[in-house]
Amino acid sequence: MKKLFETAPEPRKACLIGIRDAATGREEAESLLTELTALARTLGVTVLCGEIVVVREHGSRYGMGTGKAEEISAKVRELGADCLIFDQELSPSRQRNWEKLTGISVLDRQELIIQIFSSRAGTREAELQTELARLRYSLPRLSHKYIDLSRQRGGRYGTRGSGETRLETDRRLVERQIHKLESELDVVRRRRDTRRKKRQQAGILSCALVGYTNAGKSSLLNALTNASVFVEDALFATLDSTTRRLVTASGFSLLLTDTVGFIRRLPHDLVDSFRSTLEEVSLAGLVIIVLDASDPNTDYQYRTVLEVLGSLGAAEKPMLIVLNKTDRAVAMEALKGRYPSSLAVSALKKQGLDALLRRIEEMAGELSGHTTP
Ligand SMILES: Nc1nc2c(ncn2[C@@H]2O[C@H](COP(=O)(O)OP(=O)(O)OP(=O)(O)O)[C@@H](O)[C@H]2O)c(=O)[nH]1
Ligand SMILES: [Mg+2]
Repeated sequence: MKKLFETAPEPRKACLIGIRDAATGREEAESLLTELTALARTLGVTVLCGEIVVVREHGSRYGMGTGKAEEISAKVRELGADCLIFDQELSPSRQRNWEKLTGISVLDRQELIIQIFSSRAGTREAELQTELARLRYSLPRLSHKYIDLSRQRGGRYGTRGSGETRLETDRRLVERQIHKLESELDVVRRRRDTRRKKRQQAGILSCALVGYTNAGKSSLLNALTNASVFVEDALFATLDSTTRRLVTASGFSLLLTDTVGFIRRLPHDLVDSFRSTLEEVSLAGLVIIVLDASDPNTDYQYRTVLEVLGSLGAAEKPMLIVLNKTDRAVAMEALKGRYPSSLAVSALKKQGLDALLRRIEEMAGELSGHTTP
């Protein structure tokens, strides 16, 4: 899809900044920074440095003290970085202040994730949803991209005056494009609704596989149904939902849907845009939460999944927790202790799948009468 606005030149060499404050402890800040590194690498960015800044008072200009901000600015210049990436969401004005200070492009985690989605969207629906999120994210930042950056980057768009005139035109263009995408998505959504209604009429239990990105949702769908959904050791391999019908050994039928993965601090623009895909989750009769048992952050994964489910209005759904990748998990006993009603499986080695299907059947029995909304 043709991009109306390129946010910034493709970053290649980045410095990453994590923030430790009253709301984010040391361990969490470190694991977020590790994750931010993985996100940056997914886009092919070379990470030159990563630093956690302890912030006691969020100064309004940079979100930290001016002295610390200047120190970071000197460091990125010395290292030759062409991009600074913050783990925390930056307001448009803070982003502008940082770009003025450093002279390089400044992104936040949100923009990084949106860029990954853009680079991975493989179907028309995923493309539409991603582009919508990108435009919504860029709308409040247009002034900054067109006035300040144009001057910084060699006056690509002329003087301040012409920048402002252009800004108005561009804002209208973006708004028009947003409306166009919304109505295109509406058509897609209606088609999806028709398909869903047909399934509901068939009275079959629909189960949605949800979980953190890379937890193994697609692998599990493939292992259970012999489907061939794309699986990759990368973040956000799946951006579309795929539904397969499954018949168990005892003849019980159910529908299993693979969905887009979640991540901590998932951009709200993306959650909004992906609402039609994610509706598969809010309309499912049973939500199967897939956790990566080999990841030291299993608990964060679980919390994030619950948060996103909450924002989708699906927090009260019947749920089943599946601990996947048990073939390479090191602390299974402790995990089983923390998730006592979970089931342990390995999608890769096809272990624990029969027990999983039996549990689903049991739950379906308990739910019968109100299996699908
Ligand atoms: N060792 C091991 N690896 C697994 C298992 N299940 C999945 N994987 C691997 O984990 C990686 C991610 O698997 P996917 O199935 O793509 O994960 P996903 O949850 O669909 O990820 P997204 O689509 O990015 O949200 C792949 O490299 C899989 O081969 C498992 O049981 N054991
Ligand atoms: Mg997947």
